[in-house]
Amino acid sequence: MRTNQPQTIYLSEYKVPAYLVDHVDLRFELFEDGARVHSTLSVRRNPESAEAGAPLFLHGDSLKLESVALNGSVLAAGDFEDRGDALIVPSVPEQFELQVVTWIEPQNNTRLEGLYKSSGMFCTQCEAEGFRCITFYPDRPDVMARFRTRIEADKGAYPVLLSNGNSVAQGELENGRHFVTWEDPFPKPAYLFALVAGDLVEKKNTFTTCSGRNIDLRMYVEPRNAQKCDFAMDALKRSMRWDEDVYGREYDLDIFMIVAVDDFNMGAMENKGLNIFNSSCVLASQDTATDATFQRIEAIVAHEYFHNWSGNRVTCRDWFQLSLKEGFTVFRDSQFSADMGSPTVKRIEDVTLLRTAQFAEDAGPMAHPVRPASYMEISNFYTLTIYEKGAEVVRMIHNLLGDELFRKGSDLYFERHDGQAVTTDDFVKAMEDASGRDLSQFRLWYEQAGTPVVSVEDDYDADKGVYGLTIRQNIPDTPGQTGKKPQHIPFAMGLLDSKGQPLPLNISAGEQDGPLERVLELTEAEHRFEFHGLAERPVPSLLRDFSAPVRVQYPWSREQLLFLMSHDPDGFNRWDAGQRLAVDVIQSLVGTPEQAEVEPRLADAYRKLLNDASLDQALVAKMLLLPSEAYLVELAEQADVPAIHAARERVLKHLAQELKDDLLACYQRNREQGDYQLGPDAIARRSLCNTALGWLMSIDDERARELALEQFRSADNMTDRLGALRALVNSGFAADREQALESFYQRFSDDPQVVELWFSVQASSGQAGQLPHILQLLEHPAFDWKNPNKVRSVVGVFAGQNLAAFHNPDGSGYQFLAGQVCRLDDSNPQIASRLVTPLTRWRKFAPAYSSQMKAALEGIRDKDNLSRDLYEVVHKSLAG
Ligand code: B3K
Ligand code: ZN
Repeated sequence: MRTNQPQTIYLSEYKVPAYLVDHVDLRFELFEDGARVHSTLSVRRNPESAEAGAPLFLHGDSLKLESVALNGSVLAAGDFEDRGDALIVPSVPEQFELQVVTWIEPQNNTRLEGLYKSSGMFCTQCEAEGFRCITFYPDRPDVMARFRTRIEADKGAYPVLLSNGNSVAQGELENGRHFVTWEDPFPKPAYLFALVAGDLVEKKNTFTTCSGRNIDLRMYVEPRNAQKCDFAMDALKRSMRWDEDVYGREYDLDIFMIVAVDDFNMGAMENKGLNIFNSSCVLASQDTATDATFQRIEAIVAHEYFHNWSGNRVTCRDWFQLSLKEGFTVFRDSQFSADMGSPTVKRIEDVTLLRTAQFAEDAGPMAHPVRPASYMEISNFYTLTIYEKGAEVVRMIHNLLGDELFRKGSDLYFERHDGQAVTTDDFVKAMEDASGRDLSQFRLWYEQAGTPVVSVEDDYDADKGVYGLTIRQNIPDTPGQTGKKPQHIPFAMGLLDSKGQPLPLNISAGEQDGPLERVLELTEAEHRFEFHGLAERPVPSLLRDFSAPVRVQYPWSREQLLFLMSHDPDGFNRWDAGQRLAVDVIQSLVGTPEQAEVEPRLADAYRKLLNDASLDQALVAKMLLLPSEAYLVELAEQADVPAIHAARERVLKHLAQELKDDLLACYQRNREQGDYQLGPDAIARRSLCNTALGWLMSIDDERARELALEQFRSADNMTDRLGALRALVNSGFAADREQALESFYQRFSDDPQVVELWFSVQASSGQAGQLPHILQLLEHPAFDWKNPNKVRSVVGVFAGQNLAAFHNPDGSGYQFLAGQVCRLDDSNPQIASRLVTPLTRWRKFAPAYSSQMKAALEGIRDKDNLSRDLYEVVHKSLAG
């Protein structure tokens, strides 16, 4: 083994900090060849710590220590130890001031953690453990301090100097330099610290809070992006109002700032009063952003803003509690998005992500509970399980308690823990205390990994008029966890008669007029429920609105699915019935000869959807999207991706062929007339048109080609332009594809966000995205290895979305990915560790594939100087 094994950190070994920091005074001297950071910490012994007389331990990473002083006296070399990853001062008084001066090199920081440069500006990313790359500090979230930050830099190059809180002083310095001092009145963990210095334009707005305070809202962007701020600013105001209305949460500082930076490892960061965003998650205009981008921006702006309470005012005790802030905040942003648009559509989108990607994570080598018990590198735990499953867990509490008690619980949580660093258990306790409900078994959702399988059997006794459901739950083993206990599962359901009417759910012989929907609470490994007074065998509608993050097994017949697709009063379940039917049809064709018949009722059902104008068009737009290859792979036992791809393509082409005229009519009917709108109806219409176009182009339909070319030329918005480009790129019209790609690039080559879309359309295309072309994209002048968005839009999209090309039977896709991951590991380990994910799922695939995927992983394992990030993921994936 070439790398030393990184240490594992355990939740069970948590200890309160030995020292607390009350105040931090920072002075940054920013230069082109580095930055000097002067830090003065006011430290005192923690009265709650058992470790009396413990040495002072401060984390550090990649720092050059210039000096240390204690209460003003410079410490001699023997009075402290600079270990590289820590600064240790063995003997300190009860209370003292520690002054530390460090030198760092932001201009050479390619990891994008700590202080670094992005397109000429200085910016920071400190969560989870980036602050230790700036100065020596007890870098753990349960150490909360008040920060005062003075930034000094050249005034010409960096006219804007920002940090958390309020600006309290500014002035000129010698040599054309200037300074600004910021003070944040709220104690915070170091991971919420932020600094920005650059030549940025300021966009201003204001918001009046529910108590009448005026908040100064500001966005800072590079001058070329000045026209792309309005949507995010409005989304911010909507979020602020919504958090007051729905959660009673008012903003607390007088100023709230958002900065857009191009080089960023993830979407955005909720630093107190100074949110920093990946440009692609905040900048938008009609010409450059798709509907999906607008929706994503709205959700992320809201998410980061909501963190001000769920995350900043009440933060995490340690990183095992990450879902305390992330799960809750994702739940809050999904409620917000549901309120801003269509709740059913939002639910469908969330569940699609959960079932495709989180279920896969839960079934893979990195499976972990919502509250993990151990980790090597915390950056690896910003996962779909922490975020999305964490949000589902909060959603279940909401469903069990109902709106009112849930709100009472969240009020109690915020009030009880304001200014504290707490645990997921404290959250559940507040919910229990406010509602009087016992959530002790429910807590297993936080402790046990894996997706519960809920299998349902039914029976009907015509003589008695009784319908029975036998429901069993089972939670599969995951690495390090076997023999799991049953969990508390809220299972929403209803029954329909043969005309599609909902039936009253009478659970005893005497009951009449029972409710039309019930939430069954599953707590045992097996339950039996009986429903009385039923004159015919009903059709069950199970797990309505996806009331729990589980896999439901029930032997649906195709008749039942077709019936539910058009009759289930639960919009989510209508969509889900359609998905299950399409999955069943595609699965039954995998590995069959080309001429095998495609279930004709599928086309009939889709024809009905296309032609019934009385249906909710937003829901129809979702129902027409076939299950993705990634989802089909997730459902497969030993996936043969090229075979799955071929079966899905056959179904798609069959539908396009059968429904040609209906698709054209749907296209024509929905083609936008008049001004561009961004409401749910207009979005649904564009989605319908682009789906219809994509289907027709998959069979190289000549009329569709003309429509696509026309739409591409005349589009007044990016959704339509990109929809047409995608249809052309995925068609067999090779000359049109080349021309369209070229003209699109010429038009938008100055706009990095659009160039990222341009890369990803190609990288995801079964037609255009074969490996030789991917290699060409990496040589394109607009590609940049140092920019995570570019890497994701080519390498990430190829391996994650272009499955048939990635799983080329010759193994070239795997070798390619392994090579890129190794290359990135030296510059940006967080990105490398994310990008390797598709290979870690090697056990999921048919032997011819899995053996080659494993070999590629072993190649990565043997690389020199593997980062801790990649070490953990690769070793865990190969283990067992
Ligand atoms: N809290 C940040 C994520 C930080 C990721 C650090 N590797 C963004 C968010 O979830 O809001
Ligand atoms: Zn978050």
